[in-house]
Amino acid sequence: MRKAEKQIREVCARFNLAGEYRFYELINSGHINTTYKVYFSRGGEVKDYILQRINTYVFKNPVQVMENISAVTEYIRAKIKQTKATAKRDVLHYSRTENGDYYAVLDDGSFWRCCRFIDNSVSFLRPNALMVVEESGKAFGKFQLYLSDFPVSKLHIVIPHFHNTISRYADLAEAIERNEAGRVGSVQAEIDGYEELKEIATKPYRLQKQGVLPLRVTHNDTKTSNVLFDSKTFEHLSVIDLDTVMPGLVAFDFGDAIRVAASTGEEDERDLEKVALDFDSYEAFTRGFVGVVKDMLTEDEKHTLALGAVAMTAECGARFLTDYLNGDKYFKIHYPDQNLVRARCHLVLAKDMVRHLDKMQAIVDKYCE
Ligand code: ADP
Ligand code: GN1
Ligand code: MG
Repeated sequence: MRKAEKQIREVCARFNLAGEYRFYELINSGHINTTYKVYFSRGGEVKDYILQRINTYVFKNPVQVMENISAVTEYIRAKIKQTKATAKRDVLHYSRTENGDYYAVLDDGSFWRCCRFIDNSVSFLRPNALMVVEESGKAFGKFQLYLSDFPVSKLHIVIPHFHNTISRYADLAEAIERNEAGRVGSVQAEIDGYEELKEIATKPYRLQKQGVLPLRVTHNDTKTSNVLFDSKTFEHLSVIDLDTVMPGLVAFDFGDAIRVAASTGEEDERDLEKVALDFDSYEAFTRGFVGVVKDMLTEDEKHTLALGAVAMTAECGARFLTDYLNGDKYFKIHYPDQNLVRARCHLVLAKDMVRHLDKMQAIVDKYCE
């Protein structure tokens, strides 16, 4: 048996998974953790699981990550069960070890968790069907709604300053200063481009600090691949990838989703001519999201949703550029200059959003009525 499989089977044993192990598959979509689907059968029935090895370079205190996730999933499950017999496909269900923990640490120090695979579900990196985009908006909107009365202060800050756009810009300045990978000379245009966006990109964060925008429980990583859909109807099921659930701004959950779902290009599109805001997808996501949350939002929150898309696109791009300058230590890359390609693409997209900000906000306003 190969080493990787031996390890996977050891994790399955730690979580006491019922049934018979068949095989596993690596799911290679995320940039941070390592995700596997593990195929099990029980009494002839399919029973699959998702195992994840948490990246402890990124999540320094993974136990706290699991405390946040279990608190939030249990809260949502209880809410759904008030109106539905089962919440099986609407919220993640994590397994416990014999000790009652939601995680297992192996002898090599690797940190693992396990959740049930939601049957007959699919996810998309970037769907080009408007119905699916709208459904993803509803899914993230409901996540907000379910947690609107969850006590924000109970959550651990698992990554300090995660969506602190000012601090992300400071990280970029530090990376430029240190020039660890010797790459600064070749990216001056990108550095200047991000500098030009700084004022507008940091505005939502500053509004929160001034007390204008409230902190809520937010997902903080709302890219489309973090929603599951029914594989036949394509209606939304559960929101997944809850590692970064923390206090945050609604504008950021809205904006980070737009960054991915409403770009005409891939997250690492090399041909910048192909990168722009796709208004049809933007409107579809907005219809789904705002339709669900409009009654819980303050007027200031409503008025800054479109701005959140600029902030999240510029911030994420600045993070890619920072990582490129630091020698690619944070995000997984699949080819040498991928972080730079991502950074260039986000710069073009963020600038396009700035040009169309009024139109974007008008679409939000339309669905807030
Ligand atoms: P990553 O950190 O690698 O992005 P995710 O938690 O987003 O990890 O999972 C990666 C992919 O695995 C998802 O996009 C989805 O396709 C699939 N997946 C994750 N959890 C489940 C689940 N509970 N049920 C079904 N599919 C899942
Ligand atoms: C990372 O883990 P994943 O791939 O869902 C990152 C997000 C970025 C995203 C960019 C913990 O998300 O913040 O927006 O890549 N997650 C973390 O695609 O840093
Ligand atoms: Mg993911």
